[in-house]
Amino acid sequence: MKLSKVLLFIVALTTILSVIGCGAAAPAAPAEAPKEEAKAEAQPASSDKKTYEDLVVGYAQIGAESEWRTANTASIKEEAEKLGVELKFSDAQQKQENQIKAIRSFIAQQVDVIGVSPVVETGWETVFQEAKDAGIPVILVDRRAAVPEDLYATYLGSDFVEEGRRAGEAMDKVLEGKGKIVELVGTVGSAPANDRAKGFREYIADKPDMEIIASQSGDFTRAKGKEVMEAFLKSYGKDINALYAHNDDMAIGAIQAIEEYGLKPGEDIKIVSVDAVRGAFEAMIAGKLNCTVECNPLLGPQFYELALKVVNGEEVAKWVPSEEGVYYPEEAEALLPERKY
Ligand code: GYE
Repeated sequence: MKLSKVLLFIVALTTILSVIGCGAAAPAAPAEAPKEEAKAEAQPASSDKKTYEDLVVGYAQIGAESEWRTANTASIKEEAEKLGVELKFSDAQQKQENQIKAIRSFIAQQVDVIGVSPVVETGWETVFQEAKDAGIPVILVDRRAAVPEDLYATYLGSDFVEEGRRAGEAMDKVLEGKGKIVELVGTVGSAPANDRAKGFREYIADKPDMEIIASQSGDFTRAKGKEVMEAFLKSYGKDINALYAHNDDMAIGAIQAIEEYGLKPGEDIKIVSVDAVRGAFEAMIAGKLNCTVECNPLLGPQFYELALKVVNGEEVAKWVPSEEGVYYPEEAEALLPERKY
């Protein structure tokens, strides 16, 4: 009897509720509502993804030591402007301590991601760890740092060892396998200086008639390149058959020194350098430079693409290499108008 009373009560209640418009659908509504809420919560996770306009980037640049660097800086700045990225840019005037200070200030400002071209390879662990602890990813641009892989998100830049090998091969062609070479090294302890020296030596290792007779740093600048070339000429004079310069700017400085010494650059002293900036094409057209191996400075577009991916937690390769060529005087005139830097 009791059970039938309860059933009767339920039936009556349901009828009343359906009459006042809170019928069968009513109980369903609250049950579905949380689902909607859950969906609504899940949605922002995907629309939470940052866009270029949301991105705040700190960039610790090395300085303005070369034509290459000027083109590189322009690429980083112009692309930020184009994409609407907020860029905090710092020029360290080729000093590691200034780059470290800049990175610390980016951490304090809680930027989304930090880009850095490490002036030298060593000495970055502490500050990169600080960025990691603050949850800010670090992207190495142009130059590598000798740190464990978990301290940076990715490296975007060239294969400097390969550039060195290509320079060795070009020198072999230009010298026809025989000659005494002086070397203008880049910034001491920098990845491109270390690796361009290594690759070149690797290539000439089995060329017994190609010999490096002197090697000194010109710090990647024209002024230093000229100064060191003057010293080489003073010590070795006409014994020098060729110059290998780790960048075009040092080669261009050296060309001046060679001319002032009374020799013909490109003829009396053959010259191979790296970067392939406009100045190198002009020197090739003038017959003063024999080859330039390309190192691409226009890294802006790839950098921000990577930065956005990294910030949004997407997978990126640990090394994203840039594509590069090798150029000789014969093609310089035709290619010069297309050179963007
Ligand atoms: O070759 C040189 C510049 O890191 C690849 O730095 C860069 C080098 C470039 O100053 O010209």
